[in-house]
Amino acid sequence: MELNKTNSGNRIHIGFFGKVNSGKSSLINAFADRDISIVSSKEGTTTDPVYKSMEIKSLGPCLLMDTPGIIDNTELAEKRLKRTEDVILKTDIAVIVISDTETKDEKI
Ligand SMILES: Nc1nc2c(ncn2[C@@H]2O[C@H](COP(=O)(O)OP(=O)(O)O)[C@@H](O)[C@H]2O)c(=O)[nH]1
Ligand SMILES: [Mg+2]
Repeated sequence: MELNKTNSGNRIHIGFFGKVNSGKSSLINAFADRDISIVSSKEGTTTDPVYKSMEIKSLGPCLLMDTPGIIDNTELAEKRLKRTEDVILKTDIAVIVISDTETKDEKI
């Protein structure tokens, strides 16, 4: 089976979670070494989950999943939270992104 033809259901699902503006999209872009997801200082820029298939040498076929953010003060907060919860259900490996300047709300 060719790796780039692997169905997304058979890939290891890696989700990036954390507060809005914690750097989730920046980290996923750095990890994948390309602009998968829009980075902005404006809260709530990632409105829908962003998916990117890639092969990680030691893991094989993976699906990177960027999320809107767990805590969100923007208008569509509830809908975004629901989308993020949907991604959690698909996640095999969760990457929790925490900004070093804002740790008081994080429950580890
Ligand atoms: N100082 C600093 N700023 C960062 C870092 N990572 C991201 N940012 C900035 O934080 C803001 C939010 O980043 P973004 O990746 O869009 O966060 P997201 O909402 O969690 O996806 C942007 O202005 C980024 O340039 C970091 O490691 N250090
Ligand atoms: Mg984002």
